[in-house]
Amino acid sequence: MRSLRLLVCAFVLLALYRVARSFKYEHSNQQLSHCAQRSNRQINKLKDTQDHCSVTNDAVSRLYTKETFDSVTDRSKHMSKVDAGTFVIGTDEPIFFADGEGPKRQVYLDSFYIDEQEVSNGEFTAFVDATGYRTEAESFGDSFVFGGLLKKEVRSKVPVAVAQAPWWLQIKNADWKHPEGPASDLAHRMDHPVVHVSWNDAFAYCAWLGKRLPTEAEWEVACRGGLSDRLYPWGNNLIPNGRYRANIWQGDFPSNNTKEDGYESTSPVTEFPPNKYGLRNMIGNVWEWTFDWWSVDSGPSHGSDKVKKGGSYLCHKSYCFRYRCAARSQNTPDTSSGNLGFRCALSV
Ligand SMILES: [Ca+2]
Ligand SMILES: [Ca+2]
Repeated sequence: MRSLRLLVCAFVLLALYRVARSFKYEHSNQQLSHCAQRSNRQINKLKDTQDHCSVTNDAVSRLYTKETFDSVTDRSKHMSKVDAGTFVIGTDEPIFFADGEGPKRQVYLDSFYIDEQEVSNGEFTAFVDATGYRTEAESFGDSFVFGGLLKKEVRSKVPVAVAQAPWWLQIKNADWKHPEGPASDLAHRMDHPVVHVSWNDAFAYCAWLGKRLPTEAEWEVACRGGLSDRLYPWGNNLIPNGRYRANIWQGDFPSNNTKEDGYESTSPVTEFPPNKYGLRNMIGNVWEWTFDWWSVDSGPSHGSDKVKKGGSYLCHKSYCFRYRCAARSQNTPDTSSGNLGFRCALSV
């Protein structure tokens, strides 16, 4: 009887802890959302220094799940620092007008750090090993996989879930450890970007390290690498000197991937040259979650979708010319797929 009472007590405490924790997440989310709102799309011209928004580490510091944290200096290892300043984001020559790529506008950003590389499977494994974290795809029991990566016999048995994009298949038990479903694993892919992680999963990972997701404006400024009004992180020529600088799709989408850049699916996060800020794969390889809610005109403090940036190994100019710094797209925060990952940011 006594052990039963103890068990009930433990369940009650666990439930209370989860309620308190979800409140903390929501509260901190609201704080950062407000900040993202102001620092992203609502400042068309600079007024005064009061008008810019600071994203501090304080909001996420309450979410830390590690016992102790290194100093910001130590935490910023393998991150690049972008010094505070006024930057131009967006474009006056949008490819996808409806996405809200324009207009070109000025933003002021405080100094921030951003990961040099996309978060890898190895890094996400360390997080899961330390915390027992369970991703949303694992809880839902499925995730979206590009059909071309599946064997024909598997592909033919799965009904099409998205009529407008029949190449996306909802595969049972596909998750970050099983990128193409239960028969797949991470062998030889520990240095590839983690995929099948939702925005909520990405947020939790960054918070665990005392970091946060970059705002869309921070991400785009980082992507541009100090260059002004260029399509890609290195300039306007997609293949300078005939050498690929990003992992996208060559050939005819979705039937024929000629892999001229060397990769059919994800590539190691260390692959391809960095931009002038020392950042790799800002475009291509995997889409990257940003902190912001999606909107095409003003930055809302709430919404249904989160902004993702950079395009992926599935992007081809014929249908998804979104491997550009100004390009953007969106998904609900619980979405996961085999071409969507993230990197973290940190306030200075
Ligand atoms: Ca490729
Ligand atoms: Ca990327």
